Amino acid sequence: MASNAPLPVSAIDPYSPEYLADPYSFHEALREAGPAVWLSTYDVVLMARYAEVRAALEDPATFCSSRGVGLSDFAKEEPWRPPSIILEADPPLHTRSRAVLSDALSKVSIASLAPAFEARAEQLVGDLLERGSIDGIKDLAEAFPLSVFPDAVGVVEEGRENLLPYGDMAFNAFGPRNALFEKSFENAQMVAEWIATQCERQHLSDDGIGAAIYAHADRGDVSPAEAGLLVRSLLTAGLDTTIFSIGATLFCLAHHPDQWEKLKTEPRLARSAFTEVLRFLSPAQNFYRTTTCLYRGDGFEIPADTKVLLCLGAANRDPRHWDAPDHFDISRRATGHVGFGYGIHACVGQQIARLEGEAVIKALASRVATIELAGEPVRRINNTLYGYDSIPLRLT
Ligand code: OVV
Repeated sequence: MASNAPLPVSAIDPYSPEYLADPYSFHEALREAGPAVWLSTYDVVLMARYAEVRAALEDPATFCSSRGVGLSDFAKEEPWRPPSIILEADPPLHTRSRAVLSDALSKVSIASLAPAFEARAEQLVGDLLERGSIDGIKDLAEAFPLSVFPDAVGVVEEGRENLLPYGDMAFNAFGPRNALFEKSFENAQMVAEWIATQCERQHLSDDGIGAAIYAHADRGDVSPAEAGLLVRSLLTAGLDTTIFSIGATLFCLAHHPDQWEKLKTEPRLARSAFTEVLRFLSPAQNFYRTTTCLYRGDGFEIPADTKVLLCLGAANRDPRHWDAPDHFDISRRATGHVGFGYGIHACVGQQIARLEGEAVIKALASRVATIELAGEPVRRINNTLYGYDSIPLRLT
């Protein structure tokens, strides 16, 4: 294909009910259509192959974030809230924000949380084992992060029920203004106001991750208002993501008894198991970039000022990059997956996400003999997140 040939066009709508119900059944067609594809429904470009997705993530000067990482172009449309100063920012603003959150969420900074997180996971799994029949989502995937993450940030108890609706709003808002979006925004004003209030310094504990962010404001690294926005980033991105990841972990382990057996005999695979879950069932399916200039890819071009959907879930199963990509294998080397993104915007919370995921996996591996589906899992539908609303499980 000549590099200036028109891009192939696809009528696939990544926000149609059929797509959202089963995105994985559309990914092959999107990858096969070409390295970059025009989506006629939205007039955006989509990339679903690993090499192209990764190249875009590694070129933030061409593929910028400051015009929003959802479908909406902030140069043309008003964002639903003041933009995130890390997610929806480019260098040099991004660099400054990133330094603060990288420090507050570094391996060293969160090392002190590990014993409490691990003890809590052991306790919760022990309690659930006594019950036997559980809902993997409500009772574990939601219960565990809710019982450790808000405390770690230092959020007040009262009103925490706003946290999940806010995450649902934020992740739906990366897509079009469809029925899902409207539904999750029903109580938007109340929910967003509660979140904004909790981000203020006086509402946070003085020994949590929130306080660690405000300590950077004292040093002049960011303004107090910026520190508040960075706390907002934690509250937006820190809960639904880990809940969906732990849910995906339970789904994968219940569906692959051979991998569960492998984990039981080799609990040290907990880390690579969680990495493989993020590759195999990527909770964050899509993020966009916007081209700042003409992009010349390998055999194709994307005009300047174009919204580009990076299909992370599809890239993570691209057979051009992965051996047997549809095979869930906890001992494969899944590092390099783009489930956490890649490059300067790669998930800054991934240490704490891994701490949570691995704590649950280790607790399961050490205490549970069998983990079996006890009913049909029910999907939770969101414009950006892939995951489950309910997974009936029997633990022995
Ligand atoms: C939903 C989401 C993901 C990552 C970062 C943020 C939000 C943010 O608010 O910075």
